[in-house]
Amino acid sequence: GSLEEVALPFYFGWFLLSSIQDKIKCTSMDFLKTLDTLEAFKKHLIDFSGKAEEVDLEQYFQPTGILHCTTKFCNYGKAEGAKDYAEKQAVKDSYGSIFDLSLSALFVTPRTFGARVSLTEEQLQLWPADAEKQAESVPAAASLPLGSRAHVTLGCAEGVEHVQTGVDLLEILTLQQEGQQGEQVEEMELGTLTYYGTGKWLLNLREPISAPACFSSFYG
Ligand code: ACK
Repeated sequence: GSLEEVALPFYFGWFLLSSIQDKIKCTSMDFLKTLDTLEAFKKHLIDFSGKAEEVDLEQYFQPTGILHCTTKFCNYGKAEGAKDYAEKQAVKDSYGSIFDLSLSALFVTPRTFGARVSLTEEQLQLWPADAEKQAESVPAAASLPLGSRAHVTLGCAEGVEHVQTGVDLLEILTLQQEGQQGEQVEEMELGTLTYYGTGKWLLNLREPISAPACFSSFYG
């Protein structure tokens, strides 16, 4: 009946607990502040914003609300495979449980700012088999390992939709898979910063951030 039809959420995902949200917001803002001051970043500014003028990265990216890692975007049941996902045994069994997510890298593009999430085998049980394939603008992403798209959106440029963050991550990982080494520009306190061209920056964290998160859903 109609009640069942509206029972599917906007999306399923892991929602970071509030204590770690604050820590990540601090760490990520510090990173943006530092990136902004690097000569290497200034050198590639034109690739980043299309302008040679300086940008204030902390202003450039709009905050995104509650930090989470989307597993399945359901759009209240309108998205392909939403019902099947909601009915998966693993999803039902894990609903409401706390997981430990590993944030392994931060990335910045002219569109988005995000954290890469490296999923464990157990966490991959909750990952949709077609998540990477569904990014149609990055066809090569279909051959990336399952879970490659997993991320936490930390900010989006004005007018950019949140879905873009995962797409940007897939673009960077595709370049890596194609053998592009990128340009290692800086050893930062947090880790190694690499430039992949066209405004794409990736900071591999020396020590991944461990983030407790509740597997649940968002209705909005
Ligand atoms: O930052 P995100 O992962 O990107 O979290 C939000 C969340 O769902 C609510 O908008 C993500 N999202 C939106 N549309 C899609 C889509 N078509 N495929 C995958 N994730 C999506 C968005």
